[in-house]
Amino acid sequence: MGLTVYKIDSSSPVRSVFMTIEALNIPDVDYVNVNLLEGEQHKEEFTKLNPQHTVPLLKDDDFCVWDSHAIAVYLVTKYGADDSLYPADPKKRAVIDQRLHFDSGILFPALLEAVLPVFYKGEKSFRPEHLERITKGYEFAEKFLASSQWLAGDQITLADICCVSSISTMDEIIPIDKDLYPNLAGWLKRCGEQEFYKKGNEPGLGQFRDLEKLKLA
Ligand SMILES: N[C@@H](CCC(=O)N[C@@H](CS)C(=O)NCC(=O)O)C(=O)O
Repeated sequence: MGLTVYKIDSSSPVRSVFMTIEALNIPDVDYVNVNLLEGEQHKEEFTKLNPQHTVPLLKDDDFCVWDSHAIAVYLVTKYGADDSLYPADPKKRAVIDQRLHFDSGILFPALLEAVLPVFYKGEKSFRPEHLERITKGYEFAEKFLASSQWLAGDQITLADICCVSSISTMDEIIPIDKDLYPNLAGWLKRCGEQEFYKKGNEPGLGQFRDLEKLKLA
């Protein structure tokens, strides 16, 4: 019993959960691989837990929650030593929530749309219209970072953790040009210096990179 994360390491939302676990120093988490390329998420034993058949899925004893953003908030609220990653202050929290919805509604769908034809349909290049949506995501994020070091103010929050999993993956598709997006490039570098990023994002991002190379070859 305890915490179990159902996952595939190359998935960006899964990496948001890994990073949250690292940032909170939560010990003793069990991990279960779900091989999406083999369609394992559609097996009954998994859809009984998550009818939406997505990873990440978190099981906390008998309680199940899915969607990386919901999981990250749950982990901070239940297991955080304090609320610094998701402050209770209404205005601070509203900005973080906006960024989480930005990831959920803009960044991740743009990433998924770009990746699916290459990873699952044998296409050998990313489609220009999909690349445009990634660039649009960069433009928005660049503006969010115009007056602060982190995406929701002066301290690292779940906004950074959840958006960096998508943006670091997008960076593997369209490298972020630091002349065009200086704020974003600086932020990505700062994120890369964090322990939670090194442990929670880098290994799976490396797997994404290898898979991308293989699929585009
Ligand atoms: N908004 C969700 C997205 C989850 C998602 O779409 N995960 C993908 C992997 S990156 C998945 O499990 N796809 C399998 C499927 O939809 O069948 C989150 O943040 O957790």
